[in-house]
Amino acid sequence: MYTRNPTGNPTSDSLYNIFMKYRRVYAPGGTYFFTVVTRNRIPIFSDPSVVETLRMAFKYTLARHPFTVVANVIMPDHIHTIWTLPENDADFSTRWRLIKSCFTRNWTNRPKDVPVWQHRFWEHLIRNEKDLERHVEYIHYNPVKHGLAQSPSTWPFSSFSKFVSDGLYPEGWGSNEMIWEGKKIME
Ligand code: NI
Repeated sequence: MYTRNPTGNPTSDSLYNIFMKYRRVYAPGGTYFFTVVTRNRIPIFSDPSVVETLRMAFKYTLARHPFTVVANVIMPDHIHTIWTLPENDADFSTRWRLIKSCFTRNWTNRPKDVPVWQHRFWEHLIRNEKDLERHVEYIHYNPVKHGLAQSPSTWPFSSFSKFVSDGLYPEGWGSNEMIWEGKKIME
């Protein structure tokens, strides 16, 4: 069961914005949800400076192989993110390889010879705008789901605050009740 807004009905304005946003970013055949997990689930991203290194790895990769990051959340031992790839480009594997290697190279306090990433990652092709909206909400609610935040707004490492400042969510969105009880999306 899925409730779209636990803090009350969104205004028609914000509904309109959300709709337009998803229209804008959704590319059929080119929008993906990913889950990437650290090796042995070591919570390397508990350290904000390590999160910063990851951000740099994203920037590095974006500059070479552009794509749109629709939404993301960085949890201590995994990442969920949604990307829209350029038209006629489905090569997310190269992008992940770059992100992972750039991150590993630049992580200065990395324990020697310890693998950082799980090799495999979970990927899901977003089927339509509704599917996109569900996965975006899954991402923003994730820190609450994992018991690490009282509300999405108190987790610093996600695109939630950007969505709030863009007027796509009210600030208290997701703070009251479970909004995701639907199908399991792995973690
Ligand atoms: Ni998760």
